[in-house]
Amino acid sequence: MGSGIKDTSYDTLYESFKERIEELKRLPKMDEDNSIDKVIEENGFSRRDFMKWAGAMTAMLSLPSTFTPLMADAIKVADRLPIIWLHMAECTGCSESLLRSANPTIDSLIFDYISLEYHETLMAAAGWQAEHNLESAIEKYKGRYILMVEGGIPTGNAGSFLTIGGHAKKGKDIALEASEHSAAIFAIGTCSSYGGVQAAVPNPTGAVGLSEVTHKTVINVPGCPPSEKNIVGTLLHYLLYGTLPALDAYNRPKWAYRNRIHDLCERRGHFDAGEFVEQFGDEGAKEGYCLYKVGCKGPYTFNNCSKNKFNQGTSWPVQVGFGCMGCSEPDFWDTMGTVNEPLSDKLYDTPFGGLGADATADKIGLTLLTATAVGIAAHAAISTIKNPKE
Ligand code: FSX
Ligand code: SF4
Ligand code: F3S
Repeated sequence: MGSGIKDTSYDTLYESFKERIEELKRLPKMDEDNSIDKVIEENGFSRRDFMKWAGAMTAMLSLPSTFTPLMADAIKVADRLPIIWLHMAECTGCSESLLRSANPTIDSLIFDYISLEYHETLMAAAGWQAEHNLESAIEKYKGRYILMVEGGIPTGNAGSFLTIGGHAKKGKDIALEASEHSAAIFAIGTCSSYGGVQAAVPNPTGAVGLSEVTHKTVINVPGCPPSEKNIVGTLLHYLLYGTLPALDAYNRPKWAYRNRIHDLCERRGHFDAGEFVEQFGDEGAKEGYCLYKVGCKGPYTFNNCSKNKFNQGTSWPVQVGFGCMGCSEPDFWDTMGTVNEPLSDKLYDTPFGGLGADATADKIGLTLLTATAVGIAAHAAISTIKNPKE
């Protein structure tokens, strides 16, 4: 592609994406009167804005810029994929992350445009009607729909801590049934991925991640909440490839979760120089120093927040001066210690056998080489592709 050495693997990929888009085009449109061009225009975005957005999504999925027009085409057929979005035990922050921006972003418009066949927060139906809608969507789109689940699944007391609707169906059973007939499953948010806040010790409701309930492969898109870009990007990836993405050890898409917060952090230079905020509001805080000593868990957390940011791309935790809480890691409520304190000299019990553990903050500036080596080892360990369950 482009000038220089020709990479035939990209040519093959380009052709397969084209075929996939053609294949999707042949499926019926969910709403004949709607088009992405119309949605974009009605909301005050120009064609140029749209192409810029498509370019950013292309780069985010690590594709060359020559794929941008193809990405724009792919979005146009996004309404061919029916989506069922379930709510389990959670705070609805994941939906909020995507939909409740002061002004709609192109990401949120894409979500308006795609075919959300069932979403409890957004749909007009309630009660019996809502239950019926879910059943008929599962029946009608059997084997074709994408299932997105937000929230942990309570399994305690035979799943009776979460019942939904007039027939008091258990959340666990609804999630299981919807999983059975889906084409792909995305766990949206840390709750659905690993259990989340309700699964924190002592986890009275026995909440677990979706992958504990279904035997099918679940793509985890953690974060409490995840960024809208990671949600939309996961969808676009599936749209283009028609297959599941490469995953890390926790079933997170590698394109989004391959780096640590610490690797991509704008304050990293200060960490390396041993310049730390000692307490909130001090001179170091005003200078934008590293937040490790006031509790930043960026060295142990894999996500791309500094690139995607939140609230329409305005900011992210470290930028506002608070530090990362580790919200995209399993059990972070229990394992990431006190929010405003470093894990310091406690050996952090990571699934990589203690790798990712740094020495005390005081030693970090001095033992930079060691810390870097640890980072590389941790990355190598988590980069292992887990065998999908099916
Ligand atoms: Fe909330 Fe979603 Fe956190 Fe959980 O987000 S933002 S508690 S990940 O399931 O609604
Ligand atoms: Fe950034 Fe936190 Fe790492 Fe400091 S410890 S460089 S604030 S991620
Ligand atoms: Fe969460 Fe840390 Fe990003 S707290 S939002 S993973 S910066």
